[in-house]
Amino acid sequence: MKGDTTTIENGKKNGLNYDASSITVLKGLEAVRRRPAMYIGDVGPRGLHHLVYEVVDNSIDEAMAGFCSNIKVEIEQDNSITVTDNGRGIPVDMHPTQKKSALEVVMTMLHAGGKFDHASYKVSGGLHGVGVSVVNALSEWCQVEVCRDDAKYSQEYKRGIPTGDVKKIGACKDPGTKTTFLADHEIFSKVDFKFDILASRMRELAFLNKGLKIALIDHRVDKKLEFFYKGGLAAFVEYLNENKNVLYSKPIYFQKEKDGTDVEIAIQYNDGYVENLFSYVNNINTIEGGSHLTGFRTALTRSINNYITKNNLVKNGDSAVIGDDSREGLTAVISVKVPDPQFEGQTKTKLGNSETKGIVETITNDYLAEHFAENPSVAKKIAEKVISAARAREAARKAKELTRRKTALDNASLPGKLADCSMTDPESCEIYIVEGDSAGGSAKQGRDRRFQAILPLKGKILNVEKARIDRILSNDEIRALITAMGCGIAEDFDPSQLRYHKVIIMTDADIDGAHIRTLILTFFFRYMKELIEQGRIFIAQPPLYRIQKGKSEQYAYSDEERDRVIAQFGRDGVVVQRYKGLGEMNPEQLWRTTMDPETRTLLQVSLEDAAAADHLFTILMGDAVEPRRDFIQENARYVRNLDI
Ligand code: 0RA
Repeated sequence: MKGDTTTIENGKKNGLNYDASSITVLKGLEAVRRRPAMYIGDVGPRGLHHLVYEVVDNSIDEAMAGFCSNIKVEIEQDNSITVTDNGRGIPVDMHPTQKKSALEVVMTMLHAGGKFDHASYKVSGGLHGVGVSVVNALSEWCQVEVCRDDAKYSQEYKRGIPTGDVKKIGACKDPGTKTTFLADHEIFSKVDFKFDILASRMRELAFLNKGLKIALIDHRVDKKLEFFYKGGLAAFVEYLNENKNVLYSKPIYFQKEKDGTDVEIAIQYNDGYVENLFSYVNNINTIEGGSHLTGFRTALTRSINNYITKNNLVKNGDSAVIGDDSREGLTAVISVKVPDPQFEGQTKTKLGNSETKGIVETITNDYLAEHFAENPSVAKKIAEKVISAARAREAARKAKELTRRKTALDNASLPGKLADCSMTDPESCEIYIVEGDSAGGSAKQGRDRRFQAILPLKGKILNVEKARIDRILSNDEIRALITAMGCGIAEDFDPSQLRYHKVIIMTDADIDGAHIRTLILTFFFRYMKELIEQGRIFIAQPPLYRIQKGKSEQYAYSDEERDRVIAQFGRDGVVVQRYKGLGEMNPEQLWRTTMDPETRTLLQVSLEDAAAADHLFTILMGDAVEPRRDFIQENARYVRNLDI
């Protein structure tokens, strides 16, 4: 840029004669706007929130490169989003080949990010890393402000097209980048950001980048959270174990770099039976695992086994400890930063780089050998836990062999209380899991028996968070559920055998109902997670009110809707009935309001953020009473719409 010019020419004159790069830009924008889902996944809430992550990812890259310590994300009144960071600021000088400001290139050209950016680790997996130009293209308007070398620059765009050049608009002191955008209503069905969804991801990012401060501010309601964790993954693991009984108070924590790969791991066992392990590559949750995870698991099992052997901890007759045993009660987070990650798998969340396995394995082996030697009391507790898991596994295997012939979980014998549907093609069939016999009765009478099956469950099912698999399998309600579903469980789980492609949980709209629903969801989350991932689990939405005046009646599903209907009916002579339980509706009403596919609303259960879901389940189902009571009290009003 020349000394005192305030405008960076972009080679386009009067917007009339387009040069080659302008044509590239327009073609790129058009492609993104024509097929937004190809770039951001979908145009529903998930894709919408992804826009924010995309912009934040750029600031995170700057933080990973060591130049940014503060990020602020603001939801404005009109649902526009502002992301501010204190990095070096996006370069604004003339781009050598594109003949326009580097800032404009970054903002308008697909995949331009990497060209002059030498960040050591870059996010580029799955839907991440498509570039801020995609966000720009899908925004009604967007504005960027950059502070570099004491000068402030700005450029604005409409649907991705610059409305003017990059301009110097004044002086400034602290370098950084501020991006504001309003998602395009022409593209997104609903532009309404959920604070909690953004909060989960920002919390996760703050855990994954220790020392980085991320603030989230909602100006619509004046709400603010700040995430900052000096302990990094150690703090993450403490958070995941918050309401569990841990075997030792400080998580085992290490961070080391080898051959350009940065490895950070935290491990803390609790006295439960489930594994909570989250793995990340360049801040992306690798749901499908990959080489880093394999390296970690191999090293963990081997390190524990070495300790057990060295200290003669196994008795005669004990079977050898295997990988599964070291997973019982394990809470761990592993995060690696890899310069050139290769993502594979169906959802592109599986790390393929083969060299990473050895790196993680070596670092973990070395650290654990030393740590166990120096902290024998911790090592001993872990060893004992793992040995007891091995014994339980052996006992369960023997018990299972005995009961196998009794066709305990055999499809051929469906549970007696299941009212099955007459169609058999799973694709068109659905099952309602209903709380209590009386509601179950109404549902049975009200349903369309051709494709709707009803399974009434009695009272509260077993809390699977507090029991080992053998006890879970001996619980009648859970067995009825497993048998009805047809897809087995644990090692025998096979989602292709599912007998109904919609599984709908229908409980009362009160605290008890919420509790039972959570118990059922916890079971699915721990033992049939894939069904949630496949979007097969739903929550029925029975009405909260029936509003009647004379011969007309209407149902309301929220307090707001009730008030609207009352206003519409006119206040005089309006009768409002509040439904406390499903049992208060007759079969016909239940069908019309909650079960008829033509008119009902179902809430699809999603696992958008597995760590947050896990934490929530622990709060709701774990041992600690206080946090659960607080949570239920805080959320009593919302709990019926809990989207876990
Ligand atoms: C490349 C080079 C430089 C900064 C950035 C990228 C950068 C990009 C973003 C996106 C959001 N916030 C950002 N902050 C920085 C700086 C190169 C230099 O100054 O030498």
